[in-house]
Amino acid sequence: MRSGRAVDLLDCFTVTGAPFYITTPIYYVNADPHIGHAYTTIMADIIARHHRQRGDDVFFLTGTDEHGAKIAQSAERASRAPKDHADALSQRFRDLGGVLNSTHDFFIRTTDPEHEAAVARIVAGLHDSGDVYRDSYGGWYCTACEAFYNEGDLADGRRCPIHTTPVDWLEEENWFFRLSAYRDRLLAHYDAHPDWVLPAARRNEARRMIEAGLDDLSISRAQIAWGVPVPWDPEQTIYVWIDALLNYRTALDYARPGEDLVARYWPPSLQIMAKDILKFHAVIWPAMLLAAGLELPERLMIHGYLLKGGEKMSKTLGNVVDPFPFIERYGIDALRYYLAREVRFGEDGTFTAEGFEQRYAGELANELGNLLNRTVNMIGRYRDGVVPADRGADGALAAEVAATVDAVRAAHEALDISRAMDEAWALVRRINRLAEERAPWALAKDPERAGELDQALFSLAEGLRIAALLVWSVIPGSAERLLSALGQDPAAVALDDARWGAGRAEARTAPIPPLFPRVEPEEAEA
Ligand code: ME8
Repeated sequence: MRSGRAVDLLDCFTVTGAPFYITTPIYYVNADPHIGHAYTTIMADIIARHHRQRGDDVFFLTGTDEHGAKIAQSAERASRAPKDHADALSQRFRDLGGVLNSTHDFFIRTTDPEHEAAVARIVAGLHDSGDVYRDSYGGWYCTACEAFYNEGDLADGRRCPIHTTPVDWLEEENWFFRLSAYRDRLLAHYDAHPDWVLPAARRNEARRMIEAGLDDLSISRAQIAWGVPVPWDPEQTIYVWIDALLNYRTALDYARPGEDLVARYWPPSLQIMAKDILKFHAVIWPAMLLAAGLELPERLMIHGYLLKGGEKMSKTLGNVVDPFPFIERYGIDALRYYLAREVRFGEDGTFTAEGFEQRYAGELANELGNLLNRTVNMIGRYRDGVVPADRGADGALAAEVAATVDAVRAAHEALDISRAMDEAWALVRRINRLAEERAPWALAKDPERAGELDQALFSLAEGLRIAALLVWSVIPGSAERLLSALGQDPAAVALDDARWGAGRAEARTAPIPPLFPRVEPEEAEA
């Protein structure tokens, strides 16, 4: 088995397409994961799965960020050694990946010895090439961000603009990276690749930061022992953000021993994160890569915040929703569906238990789950459980479905995951309408209309099969159960099979329990 990979099911895809390397941020192990982390991993997984469905050669990376003051302090509060603390919390994030049904190929930890050695090597290279020098520095520091702020960027009362917690004055002799020297090359990159940061508003924001001029960046800490030692000055440790950003490159060195993943996958095709860490990824990271002589990622996708009570859900603010109980009650696909549909990718969105329940009952349980059960029951009752052959009388519907498949592909290409889901759901609704229009229960009463009944049942089953392929990246487990219920191969989810008539002919259906069983709302409130 490939190390760290969540599932091996996807090995059944025929990989013919281009390499596609996708990453999430690596999450801090200072507290348990919450729905904000789940959101990023789910969105990355949806995109990774979609590319697998297209036959692309996908590598999907996630993991945990384990060094630095923030982690050391949270370990101290828990009365644990930093590594024990990191082990325990990293495992929680790994467990979350499992329950999210994430198909990441590798889970990196910045305490992996291979990562630590590679970070030391890369930073030593920056030092050797003259991009690193020693200087003293004083500034306002937010440990929750692991970042310095200028006085003018602070919130009232010298507070962090993101966490609203007080900042500390920090002054020490550090090693500095000549970030300022990369201003012009960064601007040139932005101009030559206008959509390398999406959405455009975030690109403009990042470009403005660069245009305004960049200060050199302190990349070591004298007083933080919990980190990778600076190779030429072991009294200091490497600044946690430098250590963390490099994960995207170091993982490829050792994720699959014996394979040259760097040649195969570098640079990343798509890096996903929320806007809190825009500057690190859209300013500092590309400058580091330029300095190290490495190619820049093709695209960064910066999504919005999940809000609760109008504020960013965050461990530091203490207003987080725990994803585990939701998943236990409703199933993981319900959460994946809700987040993909409710939050426009790139914008802020609000998580509410009521909104979640509404979508669950109205869309998943009723529009999709009931439609499947009705279809399978009718095929059972009227055709002994065998899907009739296509009589070729639904050409117009087939063309409509083909247009929907194209629309879903196009929405994915534009990284508009919510629109992709809207388009796919329009097909689910179209098939619901089809059931009402054709009324198989009425046709079944008239033996002279047997051919029409055959066509209606085929078209219902075929429409549902194709809908399952279109929603598979979002609700994979349910889509696979749906395919099995229709007598189709649950592993046949390649997008090329989303063609009218491409399924298994005259399949034998197999009734299944409801895809989305009723959950009492009060049970879910706890
Ligand atoms: O920043 N809404 O880790 P982190 C949406 N270790 N997404 C959210 C969110 C919310 N309310 N809260 C968290 C770090 N996220 C660094 C990253 S990468 C080299 C190092 C997601 O644990 C979102 O992806 O604070 C955000 O960017 C990330 O978690 C921050 O996770």
